[in-house]
Parts: sequence; C-alpha cells; structure tokens
Amino acid sequence: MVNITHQEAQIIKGIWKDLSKEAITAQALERVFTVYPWTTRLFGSFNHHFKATDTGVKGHASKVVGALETAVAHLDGLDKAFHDLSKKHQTIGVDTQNFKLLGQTFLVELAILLKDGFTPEVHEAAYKFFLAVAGALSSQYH
Ligand code: HEG
Repeated sequence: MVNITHQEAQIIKGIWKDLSKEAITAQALERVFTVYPWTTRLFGSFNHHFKATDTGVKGHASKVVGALETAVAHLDGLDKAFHDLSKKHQTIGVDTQNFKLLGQTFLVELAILLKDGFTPEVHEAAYKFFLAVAGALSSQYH
C-alpha cells in the first residue's frame, strides 16, 4: 500500500488541475505502445494505429482520464475506488505489469512537459501516484 502524504496529494492535485489531460494521456499511451509493443495485445480493434492522434488511442485516453480523475479525488481510498475497474481489467485479461509500464511512460511525458517544474518532489509525488494507481488496478486480481 502506497502512503501518499498530504503534501504529495497537494502536488498531485495541482499538476492534474492544469494538465491537458486527454492529450498527455494519449501521448503516454502512444509511448507505452511504442516502447513495449506487447501492451497492444488487447487493442486489436485499433487496427495497428497506435499514435496519440489516432481515434482508438484518443478514445481509450478519454476512459483512462475519467478513471484518473476519480483517482485524484480518492487518493486516500484508491483500492476501494478502483474495486470494479480492477475486476474489469482482470476479466479483460490485462497483465498487471502493464499498469506500471503506463505509469513510467506517463512520468516521461510529465518530465518533458514540465521541464524545470519536474522537480524531485514532483517526480516523487507523481511516481507514488502511478504506483498507487497500478496497485489499486491490480487489487482484485487473484
Ligand atoms: Mg484500462 C478499459 C482505465 C491502464 C487495457 N481501462 C478501461 C476502462 C477504463 C480503464 C476506465 C473502461 C472500463 C469499462 O469499459 O468499464 N486503464 C485504465 C486506467 C489505467 C489503465 C486508469 C492506468 C492508469 N488499461 C491500462 C493498460 C492497459 C489497459 C496499461 C493495457 C496495456 N483497459 C485496457 C483494455 C480495456 C480497458 C484492453 C478494454 C477495452 C476498452 O475499453 O477500450
């Protein structure tokens, strides 16, 4: 269980508020599909189109943003907030490792976007956020 401090929660909320959420999430998805091509396995409906600007990726980014919105609002109860979503991912057959990979590529996108604003404190807070999200999305797998 990841313990996100009050200060880290403030940092996460502050960054999230100002982000172009759909765009950065689509870019993080493009990056995960590019660097770890096996993560495309369950997206056959995308017809081999995995760029951030492609319809399938944009559509999936919207869903992920919606869930991340919930996560930011429930930082102290993520497992509960993602109970059903975790079950859903297990049913679909998503490998839990993929959640961590997307967290990594999202961090890269944040670093590129925020430049000097990607301080060690921001890095740590964002890293813990995605670790907690990955944990919560994995919590109902068995
Ligand atoms: Mg998942 C569906 C959220 C990572 C593969 N994902 C969904 C849905 C949401 C969601 C909200 C729709 C659920 C529904 O229809 O009820 N996904 C979500 C989050 C994260 C994540 C918040 C991580 C931050 N997903 C993720 C990763 C993969 C993946 C890394 C695979 C590489 N998700 C996946 C698939 C589906 C969903 C195959 C079903 C197809 C779809 O709805 O488009």
